[in-house]
Amino acid sequence: MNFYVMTLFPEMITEGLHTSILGRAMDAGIISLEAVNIRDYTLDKHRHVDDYPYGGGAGMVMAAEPIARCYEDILAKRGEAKKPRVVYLTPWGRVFNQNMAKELAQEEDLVFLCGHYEGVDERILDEIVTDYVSIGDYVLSGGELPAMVMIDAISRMVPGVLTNEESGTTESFENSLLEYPQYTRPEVWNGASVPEVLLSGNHAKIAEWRTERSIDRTLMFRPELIKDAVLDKKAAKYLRAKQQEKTEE
Ligand code: 6GU
Repeated sequence: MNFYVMTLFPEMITEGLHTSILGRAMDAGIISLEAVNIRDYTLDKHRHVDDYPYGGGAGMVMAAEPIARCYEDILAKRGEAKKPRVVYLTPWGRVFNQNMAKELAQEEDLVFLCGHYEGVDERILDEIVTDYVSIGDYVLSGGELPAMVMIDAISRMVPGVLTNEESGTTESFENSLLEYPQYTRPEVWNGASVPEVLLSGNHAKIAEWRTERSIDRTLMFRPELIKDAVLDKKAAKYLRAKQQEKTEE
């Protein structure tokens, strides 16, 4: 899968993402990432990417033409017929989630447009953008961090990026249950012991304990997720007992 990011801060994207799991996937050629500097597509001497808003108001607006030329260059690089999906990062977009990450991971190429200042000339958005996406209800200074968040989550859904061992964490979220608590050595730290069952070597008991802790945590932090959880008989019984306790309180 190939990611192209149109941005004023290309090094933020490339340096931020070339580590850990994504760095490994890029080195292995499973995904590629190219951050393209919109400023390189300006035509004036001072390389202006923004201008005053028509109608007045605070801040500056990114002009259409450099973005259009940047986009055309990306299309030319790909050199095939089918137009790629273009994601514009904006707080008024659809809110990103795991299902969107999975769906976007089916694409061969994906282009991101990172806005700055007070926004981007609407005419270039109308021309090229296919998806308007937000990463949550708060305002960030630009689209770079949201693009990085999306590229990380999408890449993890591309076959071959995660090892078998690594894929477990996403699966548990897809199953609408939060992660169970983890422990490593030493057995006693700061007076706190590792739960006995984890030292037992009894894999069935350990699995049962972990599912129950996942249920506890989901009820505590994200109770709205529990209705979609896929549970075996024992876990479903545990959940019913917990919910019964709650109504009796
Ligand atoms: Cl996609 N962009 C900006 N600027 N702020 C955001 C966002 C996006 N998602 C949440 N806040």
